[in-house]
Amino acid sequence: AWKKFSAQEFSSKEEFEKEVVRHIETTLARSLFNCDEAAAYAGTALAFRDRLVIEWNKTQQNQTFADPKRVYYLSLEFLMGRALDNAMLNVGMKDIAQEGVSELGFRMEDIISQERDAALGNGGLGRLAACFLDSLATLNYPAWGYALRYRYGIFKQEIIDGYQVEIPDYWLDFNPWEFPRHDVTVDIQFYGNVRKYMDDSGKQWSVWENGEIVNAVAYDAPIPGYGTKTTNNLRLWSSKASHGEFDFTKFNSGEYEASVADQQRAETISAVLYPNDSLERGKELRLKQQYFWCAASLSDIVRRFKKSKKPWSEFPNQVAIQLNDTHPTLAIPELQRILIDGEGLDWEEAWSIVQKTFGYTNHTVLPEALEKWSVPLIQHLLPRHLQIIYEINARFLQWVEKKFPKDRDMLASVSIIEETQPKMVRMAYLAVIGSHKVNGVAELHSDLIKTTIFKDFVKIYGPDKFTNVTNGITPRRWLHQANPRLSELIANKLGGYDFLTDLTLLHKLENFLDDKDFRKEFQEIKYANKVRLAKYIKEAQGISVNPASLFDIQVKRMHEYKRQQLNVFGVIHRYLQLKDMSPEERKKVQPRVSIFGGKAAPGYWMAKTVIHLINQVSAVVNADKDIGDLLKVVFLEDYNVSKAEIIVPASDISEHISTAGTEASGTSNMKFVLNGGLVIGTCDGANIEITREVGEDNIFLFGNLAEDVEDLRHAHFYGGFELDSQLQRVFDEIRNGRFGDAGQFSALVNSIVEHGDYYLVSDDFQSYVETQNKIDEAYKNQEEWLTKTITCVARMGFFSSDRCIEEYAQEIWNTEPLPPPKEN
Ligand code: 26M
Repeated sequence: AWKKFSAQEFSSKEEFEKEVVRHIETTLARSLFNCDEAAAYAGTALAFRDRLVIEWNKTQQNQTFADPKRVYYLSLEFLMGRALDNAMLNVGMKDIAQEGVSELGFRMEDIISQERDAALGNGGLGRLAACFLDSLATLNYPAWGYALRYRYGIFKQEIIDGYQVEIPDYWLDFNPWEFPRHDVTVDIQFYGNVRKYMDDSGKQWSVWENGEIVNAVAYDAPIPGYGTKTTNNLRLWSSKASHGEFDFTKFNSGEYEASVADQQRAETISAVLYPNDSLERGKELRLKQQYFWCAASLSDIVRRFKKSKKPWSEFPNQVAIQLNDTHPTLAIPELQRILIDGEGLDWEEAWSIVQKTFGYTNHTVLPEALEKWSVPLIQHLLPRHLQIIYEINARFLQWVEKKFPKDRDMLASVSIIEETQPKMVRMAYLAVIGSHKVNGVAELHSDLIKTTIFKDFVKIYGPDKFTNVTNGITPRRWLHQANPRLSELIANKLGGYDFLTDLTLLHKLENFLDDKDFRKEFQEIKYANKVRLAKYIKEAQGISVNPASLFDIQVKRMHEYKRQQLNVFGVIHRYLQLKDMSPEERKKVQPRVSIFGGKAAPGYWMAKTVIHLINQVSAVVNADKDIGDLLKVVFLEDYNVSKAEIIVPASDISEHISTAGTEASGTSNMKFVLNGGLVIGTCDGANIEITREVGEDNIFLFGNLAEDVEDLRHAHFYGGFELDSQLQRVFDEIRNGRFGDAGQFSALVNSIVEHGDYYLVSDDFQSYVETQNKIDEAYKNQEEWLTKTITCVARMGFFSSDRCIEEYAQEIWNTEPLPPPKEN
């Protein structure tokens, strides 16, 4: 086997075992005689944690000493998944540990699966943040993540009678990966009023006073890099009642219940992750979360900067803050407030520091997903910030007025304040105005934001403020960890594991396209991964699937724009065709398993209806004796990161079929292809760049283009659109109750046939079905299929999140790595 790298190691499996046993007996105070898998997991995790902590402390010390420019990634979501396997692989001692645990009588797989996912995110945006942390540490960037320590992560999904049911995810019972820092706390203020006064020198000051104080307590988690000792920090803030004023007095005067109620109200701030991929319009608690987190993080960042005793003008040379979507936009007026009200800088000087410090990443162009907060709510909760936002806006509009004199439309269209009733603060505009760079997450998306939502800002600032950083994924988790056999096969061919830190090296795999042994083993690995998924499907859903079938997978959050409905209509069409065939004809059909997974936001009724339809179709098709293995339909419950690690390596085809122009990037498309699956997709998001890399012959593209969407929607609106006859038949069968209570699905069908088909399902249906038929044909030639999949893997180098991070570092943050010092 190839040596991956040298790190601080357990010198032997005996030493590792000793550490595990010590932790079980002393840290956990448990007897070895009743050591179950949970205890074995805890012991193993704690043994590795000890190793991480040492490097973590050294990294932080080194960063404090060298005091380089640091990157702060502000994200309300980090979808981390499990930590143990990642820690073992990054530290590089999984082999030793594996031998150790088996001597103790356990299987490593079982121990790993004891851990609960850290599911502090909704979907792609949160997982992207997690991949970025892995790359930042691996590339030795001095970087911290900042987020909230939610007591409840994204809900667990159960399917009961075909319907989604949400179960709370209380995940903190035993979390060995976090370290409470009770000494690192920040007082956060809400409500109150602003008072103006003049000091002796005649200078005007604003003070925000009489507010309610809540405490932010830091909890830290180590983020180990792969093949390096750099171990960065993810800091999560937890809310706690402040034991300052009101709380104690109530308790003293016997108002115990009122006192406890205050405490609970404070702790509610960090209690739960909002499960909406979309937003919680107008929810005060959500705004409180955002400010609480921004204010705590900025106070921490400023405190660290002040230790260096550098002048304020140096702040942007020491600090780069990246805003992951608009959720942390309040950090902009908060930094301005700290600089002018706290540090006494004048407005212009402060504002120039603010603009140089922030970068903003946009993750969607969908208008319904753009954050807005009502002026009265901000006025009530954050009165000083509202003043500052108005001042930012007034100065900005004055400046625009000079550039575009007398253009009233321009002023109204770029104003941070939307003049509705009530007035609204457009957070994306504030983020654009307060940052020096704005980026989209794939080429098409970055072009689209310049011509749609930020069109006028391009006129004002020029095009250079806007840039693209195409998303990426970490090959450590999404290849090495999820697909260890493929990773090892590649290492054997390329002469080592260097590709894990330079993914472009994969291109050398094209030299082995004719290597029979390599091809055979590549194919065997895919088959074994399908067997593993089939086993999981049997255990979890009770459905038997044949691993020799074509596995067609669509797993992602449920959304109309992602068009799981197009997929399930295609499945129904396939089923109806199979039913029409004679037994002779059926023998020629390529057997297929259609696998779905994904959560719907609890209030997103249409998305829940699609889940229900998939489950109804699954029940009918899977029970149909005529059909047998020719078609199976599976809805996998509770899709999450750790399940993705089993699902992603097992696809033949995965579906990325959003209406063109709606999916900003997509990242699971990259994961599936990296693991030797092909894609059926629209010309949308990163699919376009995947096509550029792998070649048009190696991807199945279909459907209308983004540039045609507007006209097509228009055509629907003005009628005269005739429904494709095959789709008509699918709708007829749904309506006549073939898949259960037809009334349940009428709104779904009507959204297409009567209400304008906003996501253009009917426009793309025929092209989708034809492309699926091409896939059946292509799959029959297994040798050609294999050549395509290997070629795709070889050409995925571009999509490493390491490449993304290098681009952010150069184009946006202007930062350098700080490699760990050499030790003797
Ligand atoms: C909400 C309700 C109804 C329709 C759409 C939404 C909605 C869509 C996108 C809400 C928020 C959205 O954006 C945030 C987000 O998670 N974006 C995702 O970010 C990923 C990482 O960049 C991308 O890969 C995904 O394409 C993008 O959707």
